[in-house]
Amino acid sequence: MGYETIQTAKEGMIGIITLSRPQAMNALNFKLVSELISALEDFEKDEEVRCLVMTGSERAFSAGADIKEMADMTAVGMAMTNHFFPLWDKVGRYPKPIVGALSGFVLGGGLELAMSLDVLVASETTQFGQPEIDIGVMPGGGGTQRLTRAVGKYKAMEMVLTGKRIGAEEAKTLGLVSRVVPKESYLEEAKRVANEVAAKSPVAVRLAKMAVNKAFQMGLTDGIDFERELFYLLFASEDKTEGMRAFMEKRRPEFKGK
Ligand code: CO8
Repeated sequence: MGYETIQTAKEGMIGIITLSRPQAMNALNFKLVSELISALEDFEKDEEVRCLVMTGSERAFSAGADIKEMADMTAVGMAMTNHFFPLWDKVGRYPKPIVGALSGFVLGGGLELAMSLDVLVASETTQFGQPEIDIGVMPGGGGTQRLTRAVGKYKAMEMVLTGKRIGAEEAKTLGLVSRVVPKESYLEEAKRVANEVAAKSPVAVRLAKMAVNKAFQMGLTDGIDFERELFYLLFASEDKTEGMRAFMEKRRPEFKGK
């Protein structure tokens, strides 16, 4: 254990991972993603753990990839020397079921992380969005593919192109989360669901998860590869530099389409 950016706990048959960078709204920097994968791998080996819960804080599950860490990255750096994405992809291929306990901001890479999980329980306060467009990039962690599959082309397109957020009830109506509960009980409700799953046959659960994901993955890999190339390409644009700088300087960006 001894993690800096997450906390882990075990409660009977469930493993709990809490994202914990409160100063940065649980933004997903390399350290956090590395620690997250390390904790997932430990829980994978632990035969007592049959289901996981992943959560953040009441204020934010996660506000997305760490913009401050990405701001100076180049396209070649992202594509060739950054070890982020090979780690990132492990979440979507994780064999044990993971229940997301969501609250507050679930944005950008935070929403992409949530959509890599298996059952989503949301507090009534949760806000979902893909705001990458506001900083001159686009979703790069699977969002254009998973969100579109979850909510359909037109709502996904609106969210991805405008960066506009949606609330928990709308997310439930769209099928993005399976249940919305009062803010006092989202974590308890997620644990309840996790315990329910943990009580089933681990083999059946594992194969059922694989089967459901198979339906979801048809054509997905090509889509994500395509998305990834465009995401890298955006790191060569001036608008990316401007968008991220403006965020950090707390001013409106001046995009030039270059
Ligand atoms: N990265 C780095 N720092 C962040 C981030 C972030 N994504 N989000 C918030 N923070 C920091 C702020 O800079 C601030 O730090 P400081 O106090 O040092 O200035 C602190 O968290 C608190 O944030 P705010 O003061 O902005 O709090 P507000 O309540 O006013 O606003 C918001 C909260 C709405 C969440 C706002 O912070 C915001 O808009 N954040 C950015 C959201 C965003 O654009 N997310 C997308 C990031 S890009 C992305 O996810 C690409 C994914 C690529 C794939 C990789 C998979 C991981």
